[in-house]
Amino acid sequence: MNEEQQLHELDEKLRKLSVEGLWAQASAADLATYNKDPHTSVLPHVWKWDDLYGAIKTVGEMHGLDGKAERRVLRLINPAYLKMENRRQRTTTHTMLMTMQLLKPGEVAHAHRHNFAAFRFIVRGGGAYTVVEGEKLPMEEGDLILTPSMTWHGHHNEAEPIVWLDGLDNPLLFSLQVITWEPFPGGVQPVKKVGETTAPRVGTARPVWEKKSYDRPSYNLIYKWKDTYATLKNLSDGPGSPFDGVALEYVNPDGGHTMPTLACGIQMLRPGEATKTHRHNCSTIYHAFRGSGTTFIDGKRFDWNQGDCFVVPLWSWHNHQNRANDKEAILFSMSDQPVLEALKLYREEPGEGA
Ligand code: 1HN
Repeated sequence: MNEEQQLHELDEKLRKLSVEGLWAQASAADLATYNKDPHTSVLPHVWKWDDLYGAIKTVGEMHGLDGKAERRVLRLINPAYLKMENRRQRTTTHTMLMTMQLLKPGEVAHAHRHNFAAFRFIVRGGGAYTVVEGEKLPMEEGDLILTPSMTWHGHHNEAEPIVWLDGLDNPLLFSLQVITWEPFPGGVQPVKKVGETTAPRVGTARPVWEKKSYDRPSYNLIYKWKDTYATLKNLSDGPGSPFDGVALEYVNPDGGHTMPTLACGIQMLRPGEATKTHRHNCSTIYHAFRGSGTTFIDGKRFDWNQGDCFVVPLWSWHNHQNRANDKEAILFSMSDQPVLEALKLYREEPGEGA
């Protein structure tokens, strides 16, 4: 037996012991993984508004789903993961899922809770409301509503059709194998009486008669567009961030990230503004809430228009440009930066000349 045969035999023997030598089968994927730069399977991609909105409208016309599909939800699947056999792995990035949801007038999405964190960003329509932990939160275009881990939430609509984007960290929790989910007993959670509710009426202020940590969640559950836009405008004559323009993060009351696993952001690119290039090892999913622009990702051009969603994979060089010279562009975004930071793994780098 020559040495190669001996080694082969050893490999076979080890396998029977559920053991493997580090020398065995160095695949192309291994080589890509063990590199001085991080390697991701996430691909950059743009989902066009017309495609998404057209599809969700069709879903709304499917009467076979009436009263059956509790949540009319379209998942945005990264092209890299379209062929994954397990639905749980058909996600937008490896850690995050973005979905588009339609709630028609008269519909109720019954309450449930789960340990994955989620949010809604309202993109079309209004007049509906989400109940989070008994708090009735009105939904209007541009509002951000959080449903942090383990908060009960259900959606109600007695007005016009409404479409929002959901952002979730369940791919991360799936890979940690810790996902839990449960329906609210009886389906609809009681809404607190007007005198008891606070989130929609006081924003980030705390009524002094509340005992901070017991009477309300320690999260700010709703960020109204009117306030968000006013802050963007207030800062729009300053320098902003070289990489992101007038960029804000939705912070929780203690000033930390939006939620422990997800950061939500909103940024204004002023007319004609082009940002400098950088990269970081968190991934970002964007939604072009207003305006049109171009994002260059690793040298490739990705044009976006109002309503489009797109992914910037981790560690890819990127910069943004507002294509209009007379109109602002506004990007909503979600990223997994808090996870990388919590694990002390976060890295970012400016591009050449930045
Ligand atoms: C979910 O619970 C909602 O509560 C929306 O509205 C989208 C996507 C995957 C898993 C759970 C919701 C979801 C979801």
